This record gives sequence, C-alpha cells and structure tokens, in this order.
Amino acid sequence: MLNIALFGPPGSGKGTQSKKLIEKYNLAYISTGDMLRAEIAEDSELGKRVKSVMDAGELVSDELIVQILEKKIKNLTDAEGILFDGFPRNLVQAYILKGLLCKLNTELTAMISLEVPEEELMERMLKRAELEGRSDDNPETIKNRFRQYESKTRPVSGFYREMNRCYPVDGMGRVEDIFQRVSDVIDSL
Ligand code: B4P
Repeated sequence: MLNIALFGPPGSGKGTQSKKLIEKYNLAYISTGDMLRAEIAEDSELGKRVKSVMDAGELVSDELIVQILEKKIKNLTDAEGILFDGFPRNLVQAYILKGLLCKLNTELTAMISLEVPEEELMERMLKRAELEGRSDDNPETIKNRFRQYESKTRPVSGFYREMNRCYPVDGMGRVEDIFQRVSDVIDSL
C-alpha cells in the first residue's frame, strides 16, 4: 500500500494538493479537518464539542480525533493506499497513526512536508476568508494556529525524519508545479 501523510503549516495547500493526489494514485482520503467541519455542519454532539476549539485555532483533543478516525477507517474501500491530510498533528497522533496502520498490516510510506513561509500562508488564508468565509480564517485565529503548529505539530516532522520517511517539498508557486514536485517524490519511493 502507498500510505502518505501530507504535512505542513495551516494554509500550506494540503487540502488543495490532496484532491489531485487521491485521483492520480487512487488513494482513500482521510482529512481530519474536513471530517471535523462535516461534524460541525451536521450539528452533531461531536460537532458541538469541537466548534469553539477550532474557532480559537486550537487543536482538537486526541480522544475526539481517534473517535472520528475509527468511524472512517471502518469504511475504507479497496483503494491502493491512504492519504492522510492534516493528521498526525502532534506526537501522540503520530503514534496513533502507527498503531492504526499496524492494525491494517501496513505502515506509513512517506510524510511529505509542504514548505511555505508564514507571510504567504497568512495571505492565502485571508484570501480564502473572502471566498469561503471559514470561521477560523481570521488574523487572530490564524496567528494562534501558527503558534499551535510551531509548538505541537512541527516536532512531528522530526519524528519521521529520524525514520528517514520525511520528504520536504517547496510549496511555493503554481498549484500544478507543486503537484508535479509532490508526484516526483511519490514516484521515487
Ligand atoms: P485543516 O482543515 O487541516 O486546514 P489547514 O491546515 O488550514 O489548511 P490546508 O493546508 O489544507 O490548506 P488549503 O489547501 O485549504 O485544519 C483546520 C483546523 O482543524 C485546525 O486548526 C484544527 O483546529 C482542526 N484539526 C484538523 N486536524 C486535526 C488533528 N489531526 N488534530 C487536532 N485538530 C485538528 O489551502 C489554503 C488556501 O490556499 C486555499 O484557499 C487554497 O485555495 C490556497 N492555495 C493552495 N495552494 C496554493 C498555491 N500554490 N498558491 C496560492 N494559493 C494556494
């Protein structure tokens, strides 16, 4: 199986690249962000619990992330692998992912990290705020999302670097060019 974790700071293009990658490589798609937003849209019990956390730019608790992941994993089709978008987001989640893939008799093939400077990230998310009105795309929340990323999420890349599974990719430029760079990494695995 080809199991990829797409990694990077908020607004780095994980969602954008994921949509193209799942099609090209026939991968099942697990986006914890999309799954959480779907729970909020449904106004489910879980959605009610996570809304204020996400609106503040904090990370949702690992316990709730495990709950939504387990729901999803049960419904995996016969894809050729799994693309994880925005997960794992801290070291505990990196171990959760390891256990989860182990249960499926497989492991993570690569963690691909989209590298984008903070000024560009802010610009992208403020532009998205105008187009989509996502409630966590405002300057205050974005700054907190950056802080959360630096303190909790960035260390995850070190975890995979030590296992020689971390592949940084320049996330600046045209979506198509970035997609080509990511595809080149996957084709070389
Ligand atoms: P996510 O949904 O993962 O969102 P993200 O990090 O903000 O965005 P992404 O990197 O996917 O950016 P996108 O492609 O959309 O997380 C949201 C929140 O959910 C978190 O803050 C947290 O609260 C919670 N959460 C999610 N997973 C969690 C977990 N595992 N544990 C705990 N909490 C969790 O791109 C951004 C914008 O840039 C778009 O408008 C796009 O059109 C544009 N763009 C993309 N590529 C571009 C390019 N090359 N040039 C110009 N613009 C580009």
